[in-house]
Formats: sequence, C-alpha cells, structure tokens
Amino acid sequence: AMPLPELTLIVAATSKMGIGLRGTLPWTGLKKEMAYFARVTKRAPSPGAKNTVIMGRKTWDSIPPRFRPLKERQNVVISRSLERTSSTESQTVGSLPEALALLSQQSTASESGSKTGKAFIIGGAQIYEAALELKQARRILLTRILSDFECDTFFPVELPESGEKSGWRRRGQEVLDAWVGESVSGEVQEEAGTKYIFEMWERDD
Ligand code: FOL
Repeated sequence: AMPLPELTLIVAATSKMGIGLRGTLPWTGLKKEMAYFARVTKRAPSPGAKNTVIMGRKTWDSIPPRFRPLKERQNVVISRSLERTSSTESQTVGSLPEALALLSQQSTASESGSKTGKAFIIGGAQIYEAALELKQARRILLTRILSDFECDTFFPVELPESGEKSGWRRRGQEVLDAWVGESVSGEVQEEAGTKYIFEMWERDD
C-alpha cells in the first residue's frame, strides 16, 4: 500500500480570509509575494523531481496567459466541462479525486521520466474546500494580507487564535524554512502599501 500523497494548500488571504474578487486577486502589485509563490511551488525536494500544482478551472483562467501553464511545474486543472487533455506540462481532469489519482500514478512510476515532487493546491475556493475535506491536506502556506480588500471569494478555513483549540496549529519560522527550503522572513513585509506576513499551519492526520 502506498501512502497518500501529502497535499499543501498555498494561498494569500486577508484577515477576513478574502482571496478573490471578480475572478482575480483582490490586490495588485504584490510582486514579491507572487515571487514567493512561484519559488516555493517550483522548488522540488530532490534533484530531477518536479512539483505539481493543482487548481480549479477558474483559477487557471485567472492566470495571465503568458504565465500559464505555470512553468517548471506539472499543472493539473480540474474542470467538469473542459475536455480532458494531457500534455507534458499540463492536464485537465474532471475532479479532485481524479487529480489525486494522477499524482499516485506519477509517483509510482519512473514512467513519467521525471520524479514527482511536492503537490500544491493553488485554489480557488471550491478546490480548497474539497481539498480540506481530505486528511492528506495537512499543511497551509498562508500569506496573511494585513490590509482589507474588497473580496467576493473566501478561503474556507477557520484558523484559531493562539490558545484556542482546533486541528490547525501555526508552526514556527524554522519549520517553515525547512519545509520550503529557504529562509523566509518572519517580519511583516510591505509592498505597494500593503503589509503581509508568511505563515505555515499544519494539522495532524
Ligand atoms: N498563493 C500566494 N501566496 N499568493 C498568490 O498570489 C496565490 N495565487 C494563487 C494561488 N495561491 C497563491 C492563484 N492565482 C499566478 C497568477 C495567479 C495565481 C497564481 C499564479 C502567476 O501568474 N504565477 C506566475 C508568476 C508570475 C510573476 O512572476 O508575476 C508563476 O510562475 O507562478
């Protein structure tokens, strides 16, 4: 029996957990934040391995065409209506379970030529919600945006304030660094007049 592949959700959200507005991100100009997303999702755990990014069709549509498929990552798009397609860099499947089946296949086989690295769920709300139902979704890389932005889409999780009891626990900067493979600042960041902070949350399976 193979262990289920671990899933990490990566998201940037306001204090009210807002993540989107009218099909796109609520903010503009957070270039270093986006660069963090790109670095972290690209960096594979071993040489020769490639990470996978799993997203819903609306998130795929929200990525500027020049940036998609997201380079140096295996892109898996979930859609009930798009035809199932498969190319070297991206594939479309009909459901999250199908996306996960694909991951298990990839990781079994040296068949794909390149090894499977980490698997990230990159949104949006519907896909995060489905992923959070799964025990294997153990980790959230959350960029907490400290300004308020108008949002119509929300990250469907309640993270506890310190001291509260809940499945999710905030991990320290050392644990975050070790997992992402770089030294992540624990300080408040500021870009385009917006403050934010990089966090990692985990729950036990
Ligand atoms: N997580 C975090 N931390 N920040 C985000 O902005 C974010 N966005 C999504 C999912 N998780 C996130 C979904 N939306 C691109 C655009 C939108 C998007 C995800 C990715 C994108 O174009 N990414 C390029 C970088 C482009 C650039 O350098 O500006 C990439 O290569 O990853």
